[in-house]
Amino acid sequence: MVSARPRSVTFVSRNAGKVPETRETLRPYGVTLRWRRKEFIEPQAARLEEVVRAKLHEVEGWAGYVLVEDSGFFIPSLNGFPGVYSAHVLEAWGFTPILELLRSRPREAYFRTVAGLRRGRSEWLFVGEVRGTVARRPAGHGGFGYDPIFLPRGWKRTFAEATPEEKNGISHRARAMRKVGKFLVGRPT
Ligand code: ITT
Repeated sequence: MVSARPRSVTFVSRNAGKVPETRETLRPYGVTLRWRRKEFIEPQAARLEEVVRAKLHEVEGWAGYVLVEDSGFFIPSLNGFPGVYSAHVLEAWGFTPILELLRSRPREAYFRTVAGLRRGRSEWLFVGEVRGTVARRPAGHGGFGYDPIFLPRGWKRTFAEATPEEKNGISHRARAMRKVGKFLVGRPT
């Protein structure tokens, strides 16, 4: 597909579900992903971009290209909730409060990823989104997080019912990571 010189990138996250998706998306760009599992101290921030900047700050001084990302599940009829609180909300309460709140509200939702790449003192951000609706009940066992309740626009199955390749075809994360891949292909060193 894309001819590129091989590059190694360190991907830093506590979330094992993000790793194969990111690895597979970057592979055609000649990128070998090395995962460093790390629990970030995430700030209480209103925007994913702020969280990503804080993560990039935590990996200052690391060697080579270092990649982080922050993602969220946003529901416009709930003023963007759970958004930057997606992980906390799911860990504390599961899907129930969202499904209850949406009984009487529009079900549109989207995932958003902001990927952050650092090398030395330079840093770059890349954004990806996918739009759809919240399913009436969870379905499927693939993926992670909110995948069982997300129906991408035009699909009859949730992300959790899709194959990894199907999810990667259109997902927020893959869209952001393809931008990272293209950027790296264009870099001289
Ligand atoms: P990091 O260490 O990379 O921060 P995390 O799990 O805390 O891992 P985020 O803050 O970026 O990751 O993501 C918040 C939550 O959003 C995550 O725990 C999932 O519940 C949900 N999420 C993110 N990406 C998702 C995806 O592709 N499908 C379903 N849910 C997702």
